[in-house]
Amino acid sequence: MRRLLVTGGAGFVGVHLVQHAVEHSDCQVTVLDKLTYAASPEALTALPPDRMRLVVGDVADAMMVDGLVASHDAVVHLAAESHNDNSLQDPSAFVETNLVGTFTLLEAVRRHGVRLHHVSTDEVYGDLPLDSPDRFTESSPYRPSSPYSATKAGADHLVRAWIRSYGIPATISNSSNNYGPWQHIEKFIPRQITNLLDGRQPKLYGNGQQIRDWLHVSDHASAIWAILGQGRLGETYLVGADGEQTNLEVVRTILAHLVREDLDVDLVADRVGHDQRYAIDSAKLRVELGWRPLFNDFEAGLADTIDWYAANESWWRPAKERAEAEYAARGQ
Ligand code: NAD
Ligand code: TDX
Repeated sequence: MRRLLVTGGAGFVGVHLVQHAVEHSDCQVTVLDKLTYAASPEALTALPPDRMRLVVGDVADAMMVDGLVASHDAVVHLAAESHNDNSLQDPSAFVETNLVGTFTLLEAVRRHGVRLHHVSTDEVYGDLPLDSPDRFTESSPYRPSSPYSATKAGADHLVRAWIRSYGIPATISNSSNNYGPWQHIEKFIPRQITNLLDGRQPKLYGNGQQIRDWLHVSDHASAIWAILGQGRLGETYLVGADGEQTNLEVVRTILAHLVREDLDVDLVADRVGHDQRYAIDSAKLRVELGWRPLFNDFEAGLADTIDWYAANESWWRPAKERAEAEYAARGQ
């Protein structure tokens, strides 16, 4: 593979995947990204210009996507609207990008026979009870809860239908929650870190007992790379690192790292339809492809992430007041 197209390559997961691709191969990467509020093109500027170029555009723009797909050997599809809370406020951009955008890309892939890897989320499977040992597997039924997860589920179904009906050479991965550098401060972990750095209280939805299965973003990137290179065509792989934590536990770990155990947490309005627990069984990816996460110690990965946000205030500061004002307007 010489020429790789990455949609959404200026987003949180995208910048780590592009960096991984440049470091682990000699391919040339084209990033197609609309540069929405969630993009961080500055995270790509350190890459050599002969290895990475940025094309600003919409994955739902059929003409542009057709031309780009035709001139590449493989595509990793990450472009999406990605925040559940935003999808509850206004789902329209989610339908447009996550569904119409994926459809647009699939049609170009079908015309040109190009290898596709579609990046999705464990949220397509809905949620698990807090008090059960169950975990999601590749055969769990689809049961999405929010407009965001419903559009991701719909996109997965489109990819599977294009595999079966048209024989496109594609794979799918469904990952658990990622954390690490360059994640937008609207998301849970960066929001709490930057609140504390700002002297605000951490904000927990409801009672803070919901569980997420945390995966370091660089481990997500290595998993996508392994599946793109060695995954069996037509297959789906779940990605996770056995990192289950309640939201309250995560906040307590951040407080401890910042030596702020004294500070209270603020219990705020719950998310409507809030998924209670996600948990991933990634045995297929580990056994078939030999993938292993490098960040097995969540507290150490979180400590690195906190230090990164403390050192990169100039990146997140411009977005902070507006994000907090939007949360405050919703009682969160
Ligand atoms: P993000 O919101 O940080 O980045 C999304 C990127 O897509 C941004 O750079 C944005 O500008 C771009 N984009 C949005 N609409 C576009 C459009 N119409 N055309 C072209 N580009 C567009 O999201 P992320 O966290 O990096 O997630 C990337 C992908 O990984 C998504 O598909 C998401 O569903 C999936 N995923 C993320 C996580 C996670 O925890 N972050 C977990 C599982 C799956
Ligand atoms: O301020 C907050 N307080 C809080 O308690 C925020 C922003 C969130 N939460 C809770 C809601 C969830 O239980 O924290 C948990 C994580 O919330 P998010 O960061 O919004 O992530 P989640 O909704 O779990 O979805 C994430 O993981 C799967 C990503 O945003 C998705 O893009 C990915 O598909």
